[in-house]
Amino acid sequence: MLKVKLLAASLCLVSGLSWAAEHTVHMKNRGEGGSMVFEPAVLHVNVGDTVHFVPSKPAHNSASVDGLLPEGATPWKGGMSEKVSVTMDKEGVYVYQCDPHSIMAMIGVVVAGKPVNLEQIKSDSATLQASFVMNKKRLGKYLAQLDQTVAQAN
Ligand SMILES: [Cu+2]
Repeated sequence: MLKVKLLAASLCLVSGLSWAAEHTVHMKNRGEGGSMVFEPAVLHVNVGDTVHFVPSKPAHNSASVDGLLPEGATPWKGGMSEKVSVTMDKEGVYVYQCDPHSIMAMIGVVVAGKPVNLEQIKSDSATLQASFVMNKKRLGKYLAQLDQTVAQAN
């Protein structure tokens, strides 16, 4: 196993190519962030990376929220209790939800590259945030974490 890793690492060095990375987000009934959560709920990736949304428990899905994606990004809608893999090919903030648990704020955020559309997302997510009956502040907290990213970059 170690040999394989070393070989892969040396191939990377030789070719000088940066390979698109893959990431996994779990759909959980209970996690560190409370009940009905995606983990990690806020995920930073590079543009072109792929995110695998995996149902650790059944009866969840991952679906992008209309209007809360970078401009030109392709929406997705995973089937119930099914894994869905999405390549984040536009820079910016993506907001997605679990359809049956969206009112419980089962929401996640992916940032590809820099959060260039953060202010837009904040204002456009007001309706969604107002629809939560539980964990009302969750999405606001997630987006607030990105403010820190912006501050650190400046
Ligand atoms: Cu769910």
